[in-house]
Formats: sequence, C-alpha cells, structure tokens
Amino acid sequence: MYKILKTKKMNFSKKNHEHLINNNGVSKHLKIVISVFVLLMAMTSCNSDKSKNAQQELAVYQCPMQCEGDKTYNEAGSCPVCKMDLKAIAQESSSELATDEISDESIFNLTSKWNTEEAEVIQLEDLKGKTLVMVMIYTTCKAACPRLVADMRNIEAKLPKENLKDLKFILVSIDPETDTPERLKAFAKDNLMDDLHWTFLQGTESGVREFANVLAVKYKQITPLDFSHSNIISVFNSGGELVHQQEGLGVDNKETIRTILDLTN
Ligand SMILES: [Cu+2]
Repeated sequence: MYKILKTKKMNFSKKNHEHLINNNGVSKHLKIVISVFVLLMAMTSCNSDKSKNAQQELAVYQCPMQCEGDKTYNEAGSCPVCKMDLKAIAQESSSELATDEISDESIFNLTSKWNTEEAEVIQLEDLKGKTLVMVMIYTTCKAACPRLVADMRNIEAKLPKENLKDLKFILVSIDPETDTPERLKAFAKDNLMDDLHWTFLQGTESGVREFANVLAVKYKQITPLDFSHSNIISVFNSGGELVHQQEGLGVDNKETIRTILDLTN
C-alpha cells in the first residue's frame, strides 16, 4: 500500500502532457482530484493489504541447485534431475499484482456509483480492460450535445469493426436528475447507439462533478433544463489513465483516431 502513498511523478508521455497543459489546467485538476483519492485509498487499504499478503504466502518449490533454471513446482518433492529435495521459495506474484494494480492517475480510483442505461449499478473500475472514449453530455441539450454525439459516432465510424470489441464509448450525463436510465436508453435507441460498445451513465450530483473535474470539463446549470458546458472527448487507456483529449465541436479527429488505434491494436 505504501507504494500508492508515494508521490508518483505523472507518467503521461511528454506529448500528452503538453496536450493536457494546453487543455486549461487539466493536469492541475487531475493532481488535486487524484491526491484526494490517494488519501481515501490509504484509509480503505486494509482489504487490498490482506489479499496481497495471502498471495505472497502461497509457496512454490524449486530445486536448490536450480538444475532446471528458474523452473518452479506447486508441490513439494524432489528435483527430477539431481533428486535433491525441492525447497520452498516465495512465489513471485509481482507480475500478477502489477496487472491488477491501478495507477495513481487512473479514473478507476474514483469510487462513485453509476447507473447504466440498462439500470445496472457500476463503478468506473468495472470498465477496466477496455480503451475508453468518454464524453459528458445531457439528453435535453439542443445545441452542442447533438454535435458531440455526432463526433463520437464519427470516431466510431472511422475505426475498424474488429477494434470495437476492445473499446467502450461512454456518455456521461451532466444532468443526472433528468437523465434516468430509461431516458438514456431511449436516447441510445433514437441515436442508434445501442450496440454493446456504447454505455450511458447516470451518476450522482457529486459523482458527476468529481468526474468532470478529472476531465477538466466545466459545466453550469443555466435553466432547469439547460447547461453550458465544455466540449471535450477524452480517451483513456485500459488502465483508466487519460491519454488524449479532443476539444471543440466537429474538430479534426485524426489524432484521436490514431490514439485509439494505438491502444486497441
Ligand atoms: Cu450540450
């Protein structure tokens, strides 16, 4: 656990880092939000510590002369080459743990709960393993959101079909009060976005605000049904780390496509 407590240097590539800075202090927001989660994680770390210890206690056996190099056995016995008794060694579980670990920069550190358009309750961590293309919209928007949705569909259309299985396009509502799962589902149907790779999320007020802060998306309610908001499409790798953002409506999405292809090929 102490590893998470270490202040890790932001590990975005230089190019992405520049991009983030261009995006109006995304980096600063990210650092603040992530710091909060580092603290939260530190306070709720007992479970992960336990599972880590359990994994390390699993012994494996190896020939003391290492006749077969690094070969290990799951049970005690003797070496088939030199016949010496195998000796128990600590299992190297670090690679297993590494794939399971969530970096400090990952959105999977956010513990808020969300309803999908299918009324399933999920946490962002449940999206782990897929490249995520995310945008924040609300279904009653008459101005920017229809164009953001079109931009998402343009990105989808430019990707080879076989890449779609490794991807999730996520639309997060900035109006969780209006955008119920039923409403989101109807919106998905109306916009032909009901394939498996599309997911719509209704959060809580605070969950949505927190998520928007991570993305550096700003939004403000103007009337009961209208919000002003940033127009940003964000790409996250399968570990939930932000790797690219495209800002604006109908902008050139070449860089976004290239990033997604890199992550899914
Ligand atoms: Cu809008």
